Amino acid sequence: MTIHQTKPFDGQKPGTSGLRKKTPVFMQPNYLENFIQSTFDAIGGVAAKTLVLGGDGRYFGQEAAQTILKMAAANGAARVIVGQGAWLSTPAASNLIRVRKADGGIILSASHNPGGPNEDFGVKYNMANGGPAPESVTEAIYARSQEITEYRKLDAPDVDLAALGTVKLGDTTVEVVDPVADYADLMETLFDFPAIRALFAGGFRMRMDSMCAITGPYAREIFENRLGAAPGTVAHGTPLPDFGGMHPDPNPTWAHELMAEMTGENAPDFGAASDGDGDRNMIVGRGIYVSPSDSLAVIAANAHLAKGYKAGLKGVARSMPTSAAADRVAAKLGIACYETPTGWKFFGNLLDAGRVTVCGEESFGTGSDHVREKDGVWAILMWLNIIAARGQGVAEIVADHFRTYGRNYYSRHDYEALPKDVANAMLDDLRGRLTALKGVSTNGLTIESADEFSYTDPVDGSVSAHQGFRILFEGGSRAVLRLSGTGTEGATLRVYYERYVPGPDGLAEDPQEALAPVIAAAEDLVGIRAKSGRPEPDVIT
Ligand code: VG1
Ligand code: CO
Repeated sequence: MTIHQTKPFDGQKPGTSGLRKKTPVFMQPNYLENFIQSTFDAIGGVAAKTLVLGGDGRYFGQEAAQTILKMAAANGAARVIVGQGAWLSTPAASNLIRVRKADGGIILSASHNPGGPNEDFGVKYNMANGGPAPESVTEAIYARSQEITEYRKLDAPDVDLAALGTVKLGDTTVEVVDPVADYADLMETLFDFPAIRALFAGGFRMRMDSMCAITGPYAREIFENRLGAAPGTVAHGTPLPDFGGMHPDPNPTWAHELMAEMTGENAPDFGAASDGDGDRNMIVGRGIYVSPSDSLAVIAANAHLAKGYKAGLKGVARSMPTSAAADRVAAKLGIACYETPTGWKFFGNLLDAGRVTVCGEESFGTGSDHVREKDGVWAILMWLNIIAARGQGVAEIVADHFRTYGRNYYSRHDYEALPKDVANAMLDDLRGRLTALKGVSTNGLTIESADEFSYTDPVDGSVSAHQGFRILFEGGSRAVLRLSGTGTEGATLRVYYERYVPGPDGLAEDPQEALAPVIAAAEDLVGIRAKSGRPEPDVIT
């Protein structure tokens, strides 16, 4: 019996990065099956196709992988390449799709959201280029999920995902592969491993916090085995279904153990952390935290020092809320700079068309054209390569960058799990007043323009509207507001603040203090705290 009758579930609408729900929602009978069948249907079926499958090791991932394998078999897939233990980091899955010339892939992750029986789960479909499905596809998946009446699933025993090798599931070949090897090999082609090895051999100390999530095996293989970092460099290096209770979001709030070590006595030279599925990164020096927007700019300015990028960059792209620090580098290099909506899927066309080499988001995401996802371990290796090539530490590199380009002070304030109607009312009110804001002055700042960001993809001409509110002040400061598309509870309001200081004075302020006028102006104009009833944001990055 392979055909099962079913009925649509509400709300199977992929957000910024796939479908994310509370784990018990995904564990309801037919819920995952409906979404997978809708995905298969929306991409024209999977008959005779090759898929990649894996995830970040979180709770329910193994069971979900077994279901998907049986569904792929019943839908006629030729081959499914699955990471051992159903493990694949998001960038490694993207790489595997590309190197194996697969037709697509399914990634089981809710990324930086906690995992466990009462936490979050997620499913994302990636295309043959290795990148997240574009909006046209995610909309087709959603539309299909609203009319689905049946799904196909083979009645067969589970596949042994612990054993490497090839087995048959019906007529489908299931190939269980080492999740790390291909990815680690790719990294060796991009970065100067002998120079980084020499750095570690000279006593350079690093702490990598994998936060009990998927990068542990990758980080151990690459940093400790291949690059000679001291054994034990990788902390929390074993992926656990509940991430050991950690919230695997690499920012100063959630990676507080790393922050304490890096600001304490005898701190290592370099610290880094990554998220649940391994596509985010945080970079920390001894006593200094690098904001993700600055990290992107430093990478853009120095990437030519790594062997995979020595020909220079074709262009850079950043999401709209990300600071303009990278724009200044692009201007100096004389290369193109693109501003896209939030979410890695919007970089795919630019990367495929060869318009950009490096991309980044303020949400701890950086990557390049080596895959079609952001890539935490890649960014960390890029920093190590830059440190080795320049013979300078993180603090010196960042200070030198600010002296050269000026500093875009930057911070994001998140108000989590607000009632949806409260958040929507706040933004609807702002939308209604946008055009009237021009010329208004408050807290010493005058509004130059205010709009709602809409993006026209320069490659395929597709338009994505309602991508966040921008309030631009004279002098280059700005506040951006948008609602999260990855949360699973209520509405999360993200407010992004930026202020540019050209230097040479004023380059070493505390960002919250440097941004205080912009924060106060936004409060006056939007009433964030007043309307939400929240005196403080939940998370500041
Ligand atoms: C957030 C970030 C966005 C990122 C997305 C997926 O989305 O802001 O920049 O691309 O997460 O990252 P949102 O809609 O919640 O702001 V991950 O590491 O969760 O795949
Ligand atoms: Co992630």
